[in-house]
Amino acid sequence: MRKLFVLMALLSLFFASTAFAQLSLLDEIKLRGTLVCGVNDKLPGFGSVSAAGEFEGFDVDTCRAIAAAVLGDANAVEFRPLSAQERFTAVQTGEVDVLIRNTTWTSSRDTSVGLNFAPTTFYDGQGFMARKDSGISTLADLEGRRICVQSGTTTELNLADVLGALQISFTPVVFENADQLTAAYDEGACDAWTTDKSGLVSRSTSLRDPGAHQILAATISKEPLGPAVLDGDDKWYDAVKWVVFGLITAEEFGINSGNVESVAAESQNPSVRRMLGVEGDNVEAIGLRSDGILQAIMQVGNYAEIYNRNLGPETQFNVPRGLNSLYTDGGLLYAPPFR
Ligand SMILES: N[C@@H](CCC(=O)N[C@@H](CS)C(=O)NCC(=O)O)C(=O)O
Repeated sequence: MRKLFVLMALLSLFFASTAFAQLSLLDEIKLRGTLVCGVNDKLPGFGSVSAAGEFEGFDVDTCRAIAAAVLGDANAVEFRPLSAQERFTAVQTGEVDVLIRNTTWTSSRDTSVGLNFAPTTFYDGQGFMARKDSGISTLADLEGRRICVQSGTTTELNLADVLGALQISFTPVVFENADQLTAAYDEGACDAWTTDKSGLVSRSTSLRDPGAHQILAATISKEPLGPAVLDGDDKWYDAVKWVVFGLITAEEFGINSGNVESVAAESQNPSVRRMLGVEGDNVEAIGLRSDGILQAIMQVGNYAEIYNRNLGPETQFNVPRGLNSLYTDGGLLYAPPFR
């Protein structure tokens, strides 16, 4: 009797787990035919809307690469602009399939908030901006000053932690929205403004006279930014993770949107052939189309192409690659093998 009970319990666990596995977002997205991606619409270079009404930016292109790899179409994306406050609820409730919105990977977001973070796509750190004529050039100069900061961010927490530990007293001026914050700073409502350094570069373009401001040399935190999905759906998590690895690997092997098709046809390198879906079933086993990584590279580009298009020397931002270089160039980008 007891044995029978155990057997039945095991069987129901088995069926429950297979039923659960079938509910992966990956399958749902394939059935739906579009990817719903939570993005920023106020961060030029990362996520914003062009004059023609198109979403564009580094994070936006990562969404497009995932859509190309899963659905074969980089345009099969529905973009949902989310504020810092809204973004985690949007993942928790299933409003978005993936969040790619300059979001820092932290332990609490990875655990209690219920997210899973794909590999970091942009290694950043928190900095400060102040007017060149403000007399502020070091953290110590912030003593007694008013600092603009956005709520619902790691920025707000780091500011209190780091300046508190340095015993620098300051007045936080808190905003929920980046547009209001930048306007207030521009009008002199704060002596300095703090966020991710990439955010400072991006948002400074909307200041009346960007040349009158400077970013302080100090970096007060680590801000690894990358895609996040809901915890507990490994299949979907793996798919997102390996698209990012594919973009990085493509740069490493010199495979880009212009040559990916000829590389797929001609390369004798087994690991390149596996990644591009010409040999083995590695990419299908991830749950992507067999040519999914090839499609992502062909339609959106490798990591360097995506970086340069949105943040590189030809753009108004010209953000040096720095930590976001390949490991072979002294950076932190390192993808495990497709094998
Ligand atoms: N990386 C930080 C900060 C993210 C963040 O929301 N930054 C602000 C300032 S650059 C932003 O993107 N604001 C845009 C908005 O409010 O729509 C985090 O994950 O908490």
